[in-house]
Amino acid sequence: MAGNPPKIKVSFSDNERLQKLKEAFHGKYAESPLFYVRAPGRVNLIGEHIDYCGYAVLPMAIEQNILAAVSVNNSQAIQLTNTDSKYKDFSVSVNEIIIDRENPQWYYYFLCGVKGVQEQLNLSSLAGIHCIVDGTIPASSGLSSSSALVCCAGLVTMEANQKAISKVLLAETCAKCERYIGTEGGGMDQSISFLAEEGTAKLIEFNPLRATDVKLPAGAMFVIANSCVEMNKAASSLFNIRVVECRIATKVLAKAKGLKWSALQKLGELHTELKLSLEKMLDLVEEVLHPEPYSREEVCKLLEITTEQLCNNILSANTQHVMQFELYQRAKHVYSEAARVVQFKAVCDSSPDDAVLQLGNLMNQSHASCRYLYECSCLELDQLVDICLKAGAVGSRLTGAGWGGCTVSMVPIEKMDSFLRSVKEQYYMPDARRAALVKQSLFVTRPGGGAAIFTEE
Ligand code: ADP
Ligand code: NG1
Repeated sequence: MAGNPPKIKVSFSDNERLQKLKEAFHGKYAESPLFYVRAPGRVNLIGEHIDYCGYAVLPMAIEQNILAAVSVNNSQAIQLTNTDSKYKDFSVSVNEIIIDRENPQWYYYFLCGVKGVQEQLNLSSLAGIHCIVDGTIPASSGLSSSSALVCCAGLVTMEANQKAISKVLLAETCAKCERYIGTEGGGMDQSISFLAEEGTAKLIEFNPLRATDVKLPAGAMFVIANSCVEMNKAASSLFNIRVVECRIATKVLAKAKGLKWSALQKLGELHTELKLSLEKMLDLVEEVLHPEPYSREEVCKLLEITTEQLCNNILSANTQHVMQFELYQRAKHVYSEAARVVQFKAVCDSSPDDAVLQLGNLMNQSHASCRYLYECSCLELDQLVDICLKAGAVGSRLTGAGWGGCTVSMVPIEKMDSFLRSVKEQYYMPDARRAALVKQSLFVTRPGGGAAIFTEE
């Protein structure tokens, strides 16, 4: 796990995608790329919406990734193009990098990675680059296409400027700089994109960031199914509303326990401060919070602050309009989901005879909690989860931020063929748009490797 991202020599002769990318690069810039960078997307097996509360999560990298071909020059310009024509060409001087969070275009994610690495390395200027980007991760589907793009751009910037940064520091840098786009994520996606290793899922823990191998049971495999509902996080405030609700819940609980609440931001920090078990944190939620939504007035009264203080110090830029906060539901989800991650890892480690069943149950509980307490599911995701369970999955849940995007299901190997057939028939074929997307939307996935730099052999 330790060390810098690998630099690999690759033969292009049996790799059609790389050959095509090299040709496209030549067609666009009339030169050959100097190097290539790849950063994978991920599927989160369990631990949803808890990374930004400070809790461990359990993802694995997927085969789908963002790939970039790059050459370096003295132009002082970053010139970007994309193999998918829906992502328009873009060029900017290295001295004028601005990220417009009101208008989250694809190249701003790239610039997040550039800016993050520039700041991390304290570089007064940057090398100019020609770059072409090619992605295979379905966008806005909970498989972290945005973070893979940010991580790819961070690694491109590091290599183009002939610097070296460790994988852990790159992950932390990219987690921080992706927030320039406005979404206050927790760091799971960037961490697994850099720290993943082929053949193993990872427990990702924060503060300090570390990744531990998790051996998945041999008798089952994981299947991703895309609901075909897209949800662009940066273009909506849903994600940040949840972040803010967790922040307010932290403060209200802390104040009720007589702690200095203003410095506490995360439910996990409160947990550490109180030195209680997760079960006891759940009891505290029951004791202190009520299930009815909290109005702004009630929050202000409880914390003894003014509305201005709430707006300026606690709410984020895109949650200034929010009038009600569901504190009980969000806190209950976070503490129970954090406990499920611990249990999931323990089952994988001890590998009992009924491991698959136990893991499946935890995944199902996780989905129910996302659906009813965190309210980050949607009709199509719930339908798809039901279809997957009826088709033979032992566990099925939404993965990633939710409100659309993908499910991940754990399927016993002997049921795989009938499972795939049945999900295809029931979710995809009855709808022409979904049917057209079924090939890239329903697939078995195995733990893939992390981000890497490579050159042609
Ligand atoms: P995700 O859950 O996939 O991370 P987001 O909504 O956070 O979804 O981010 C999706 C955005 O990432 C897209 O709107 C686009 O701007 C960018 N993106 C994803 N894939 C690509 C790609 N192949 N090329 C360029 N930009 C991409
Ligand atoms: P995706 O699925 O990539 O939108 C988001 C956050 C994660 C995590 C999950 C929910 C970003 C970049 N990613 O992931 O940190 O909070 O939601 O578990 O904000």
